[in-house]
Amino acid sequence: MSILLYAAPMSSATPVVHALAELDVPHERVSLDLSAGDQRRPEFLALNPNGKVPTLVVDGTPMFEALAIITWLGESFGVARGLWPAADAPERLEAMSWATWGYVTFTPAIARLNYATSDRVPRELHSPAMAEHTHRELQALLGLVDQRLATRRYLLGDAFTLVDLIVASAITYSTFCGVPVADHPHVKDWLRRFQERPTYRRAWGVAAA
Ligand SMILES: N[C@@H](CCC(=O)N[C@@H](CS)C(=O)NCC(=O)O)C(=O)O
Repeated sequence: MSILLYAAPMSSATPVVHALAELDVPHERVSLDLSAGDQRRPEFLALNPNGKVPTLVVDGTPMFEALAIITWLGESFGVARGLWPAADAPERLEAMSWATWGYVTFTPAIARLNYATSDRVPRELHSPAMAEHTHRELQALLGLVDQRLATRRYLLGDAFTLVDLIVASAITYSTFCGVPVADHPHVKDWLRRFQERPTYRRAWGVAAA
């Protein structure tokens, strides 16, 4: 099988780079320069009409959306490696819920916060009221993760899986956007363990301590 990943440093492709490293799946990687507009070249748009990374090409067939890509990687390579639940395990249902929650519920709340506050967004779109509302919303969502981690070491049980990778990547990004985890001790401890993984450090470009 040939697997080719189009990525860019510190982008939505980073969790996919990290997942491929955890799974130890042989692949090739092409790094796009987003500031130079590589993602808008016709040959790339033919693979992903959105013009975004990550884009994965499997035996010539392109895939886009990080959630779809990591789910496919989990199903294809993760079950044998203990990083994704088997199709008939009850944890598979939980995996689908929490992975989707990470991308569809938590990550859009970070985007709303960025729209309300970020220097990279035009000031006329900023909204202190929206920022305050979204900060409260994100703290409530972190509370749900904290509650889950109060009774298990990782989101699905005793072992790290790609579901932890998905949700912890989103929460790591939210901390960069100014969302504190200090009030959520279980999240704080789990996030520290996630960020200590050598694969995390390599994928996110963090120098070893
Ligand atoms: N929902 C997409 C988001 C992908 C995305 O927004 N990628 C950004 C980098 S973080 C990108 O490629 N931007 C290039 C552009 O918009 O021109 C996913 O999760 O895969």
